[in-house]
Amino acid sequence: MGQNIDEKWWSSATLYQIYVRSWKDSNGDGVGDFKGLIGNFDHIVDLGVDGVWLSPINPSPNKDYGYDVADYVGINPEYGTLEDFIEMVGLFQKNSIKLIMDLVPNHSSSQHQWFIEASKSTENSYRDYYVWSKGRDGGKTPPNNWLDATGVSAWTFDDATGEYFLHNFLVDQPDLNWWNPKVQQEFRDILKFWFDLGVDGFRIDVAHGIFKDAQLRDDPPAKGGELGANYHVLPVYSANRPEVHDLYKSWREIAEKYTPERVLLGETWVNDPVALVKFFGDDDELQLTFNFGFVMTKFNARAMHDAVHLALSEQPASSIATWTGSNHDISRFPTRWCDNDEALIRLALVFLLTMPGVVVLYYGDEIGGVDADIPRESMVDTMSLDSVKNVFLRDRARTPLHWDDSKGRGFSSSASTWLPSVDAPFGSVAAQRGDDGSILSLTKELIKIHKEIHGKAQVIDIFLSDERWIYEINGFIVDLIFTGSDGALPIQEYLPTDDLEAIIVTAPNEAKVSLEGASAAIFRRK
Ligand SMILES: [Ca+2]
Repeated sequence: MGQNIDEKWWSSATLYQIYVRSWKDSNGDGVGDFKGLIGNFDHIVDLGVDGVWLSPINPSPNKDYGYDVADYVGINPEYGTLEDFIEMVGLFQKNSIKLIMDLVPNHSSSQHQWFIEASKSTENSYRDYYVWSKGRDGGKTPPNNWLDATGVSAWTFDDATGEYFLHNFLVDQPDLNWWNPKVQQEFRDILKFWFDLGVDGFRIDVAHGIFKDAQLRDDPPAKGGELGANYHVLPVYSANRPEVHDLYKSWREIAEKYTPERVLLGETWVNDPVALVKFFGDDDELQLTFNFGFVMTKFNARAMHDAVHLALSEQPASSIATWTGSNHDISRFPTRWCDNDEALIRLALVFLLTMPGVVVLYYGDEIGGVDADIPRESMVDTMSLDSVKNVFLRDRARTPLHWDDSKGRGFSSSASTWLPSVDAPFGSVAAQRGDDGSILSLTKELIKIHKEIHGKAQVIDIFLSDERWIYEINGFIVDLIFTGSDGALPIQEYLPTDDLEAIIVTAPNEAKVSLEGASAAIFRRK
């Protein structure tokens, strides 16, 4: 608090999410690692991003590929050593690029020493680190109707101690008991451990969900379509409890003790912007929150216009919005929004990077990478394989980055990688780097423009139809033509001046925006 939003390093930032396993393998074992990241760091510098968010790097049995943490202050040996990590932190600092890590506080791995201890007896000093309960009906029925991420009961009976334990995700991911002050203290210490090593912030996994109803009341039925409700119950009591807000106040206090202030970015799966803004508190909780309502919006002019204005109208004055299209859980926007259409992918990048606030790109977005078609026999994600309704298909957005056309596509010297590597449809990183007209070159230009857009800049509508949205932001005039049509008019028809200079035009091989088919342009008044 007390610092103007303009003074925060993230106020006009572009962040780049790296799924470490799939970014660059240095030793030929088919798994990405720190040495690979260090070796290809020039790509991060070349992109011009302000910060990088790394998917979890802690030791993990990989039931959920790092989101099942076995030691919150350790390094997964698949990725390297603590010394490698410290070398990497130094590289980020030398290049003035911020490093954000991933914190998974909702649950640990069942292989975490805390859970191994807690499972020994009801009297164990770690027992209350997790959520245990007797069953209903004399112990034969789970304590309530909560469902885990695969769609079965979120409770598993522990024969040894005669009680059920809670797991909102996989059975290998027991939920931590956040009502226990000792758990709260452990995580304050974990935050400080990484902040002291020079980490600039955390993305917080399941940020909306870590407190559970103390009375373990049944969840009500879902109507269908609510975010976070993948099955027939609405997670009202199994997640989304208000006690989380005091916790985030205590984390923000820690973040603000550091210079520069450390940033907390929440994975906040809530239905509407009214619920989302609660996570900012009175500018004393999370500084940034993911807006999944926006991510899941249909990709057309009117729907995106409405989602943007809804988010901005609710955004507190003291904070800024966060925009993203892809991540490791959902799918890649070039497929989900754009149906793999190159012109629409370019439009989507223009759109995202002209929004006010933080833009988070997922590795591969910068080359227009699309979801991979992974046959079931090649899938490795337990959540996808075990889901009773096939609601997850996460491996499709986690395949190795296509660096070049050498063996292993430049990702690995091994042809056998943890997930199959596939060709990026619009060319590898190397191919696009040498092409001024490539999606990668466009992305780099857009990241430069994004730095000039004030975090609190207004999106001023100039024109809106089902197919086209023209808006002005921070002196830039952005023309998004989603489908084009016979009736489309040149941009000058919508503005009182024709004194415009086009600085970005996405229509292939044209110096002007195409009025037929998807295209986008950014103009500046001369
Ligand atoms: Ca490796």
